[in-house]
Amino acid sequence: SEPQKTVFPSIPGLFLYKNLLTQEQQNKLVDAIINEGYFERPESNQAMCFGTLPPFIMRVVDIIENIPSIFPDEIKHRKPLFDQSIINVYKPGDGINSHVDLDRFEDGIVIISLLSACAMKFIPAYLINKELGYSDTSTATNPNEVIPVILRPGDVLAMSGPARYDWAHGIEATKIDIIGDERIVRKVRVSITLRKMK
Ligand code: AKG
Repeated sequence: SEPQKTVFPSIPGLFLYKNLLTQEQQNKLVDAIINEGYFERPESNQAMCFGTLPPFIMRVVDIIENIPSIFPDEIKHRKPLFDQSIINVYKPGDGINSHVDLDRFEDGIVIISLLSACAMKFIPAYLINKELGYSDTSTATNPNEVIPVILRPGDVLAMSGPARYDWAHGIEATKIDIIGDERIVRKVRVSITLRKMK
């Protein structure tokens, strides 16, 4: 069945499934990530898996695969749906520069958020500084060009088509996000990004 989703009229292909994962499913994921020992060293903040993904991630892939309209059919029916995962850990104040995911990845990307909320900002890809290879949202002169998407624990964000290729996404390096009248004080956040290599 199709869970509730939030769409973004200016960003076709961007779908936010709020609270898709139950608290128990989130806890199990976090426990598994800790038990894998990926982040035992305090300085490590990223873990990658290629090929066959670990069972704790495949349990979430099963849920995602069963969302009828998450991706266009040609993406949804590919096998496997994903063969790469990146787990990122963000301390309060950490961010990620705005970027369009590399071309070596197929269309159809998913980001799972755990433990803390944050604002992910989408800006049109043409605003990315080509020389530096990255940009922050200050490059956007027109406020309509920055689309904030609040990601909360248990949320799943899907990107395909224009959302994946024509818009860049990033997370500001700040301890507090202010989005309209909402103020998000960041805690430690974990994300799982799922993609398929070309
Ligand atoms: C990436 O790894 O390319 C991301 O954009 C991760 C975003 C996130 O951690 O929510």
